[in-house]
Amino acid sequence: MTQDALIVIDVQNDFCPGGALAVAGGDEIVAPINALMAAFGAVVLTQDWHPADHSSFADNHAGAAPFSVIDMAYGPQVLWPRHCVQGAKGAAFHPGLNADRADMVIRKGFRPQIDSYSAFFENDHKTPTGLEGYLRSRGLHSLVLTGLATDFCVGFSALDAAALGFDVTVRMDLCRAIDLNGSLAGMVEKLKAAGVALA
Ligand code: VGL
Ligand code: ZN
Repeated sequence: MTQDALIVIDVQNDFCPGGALAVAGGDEIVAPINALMAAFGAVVLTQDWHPADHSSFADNHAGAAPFSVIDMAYGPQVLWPRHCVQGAKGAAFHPGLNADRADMVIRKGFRPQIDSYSAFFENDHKTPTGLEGYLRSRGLHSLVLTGLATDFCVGFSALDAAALGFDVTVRMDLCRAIDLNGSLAGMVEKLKAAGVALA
């Protein structure tokens, strides 16, 4: 499948057990993702990459509790515990991930005033990350998504990819979810409605 791309979303220390925004079982997917890389002609990693003053951090909003929701100019935004700060250990890839195999690393969430769950567009659903152009100019049309977290960065990446016309499969067995107030079930419904294959 040399024209297929494996997209590995945010397999970073802060999303794994012991990290600032740990996803249960986040580390369990590392070895099987590594094993899957050999079957692909292209491997892309994404990295959540926030400045210290990022607006998605609860501690940058006086009195705000982590996991509460605020209205930003572009819509509702969950306020997260401080995570994946640029250059910090929490932002590094899980040490077991075979990051050397990646052809491309795309960083997202680096603008202070806007969060970016999707690997394609920031949370305004307009500002591009550049990943679409990269994939198209390499002739990669069929995408397999894995990583963290199913109901946020993986899910929104898959929805955007489908809307852009890519052929999209989410390997649910190689993803783990945050599951905040039913967010996993909600995302699964959206993915099915968008024609994303769930494997
Ligand atoms: C993510 C919340 C905040 C993710 C990133 O990778 O799913 N979730 N930043
Ligand atoms: Zn983030």
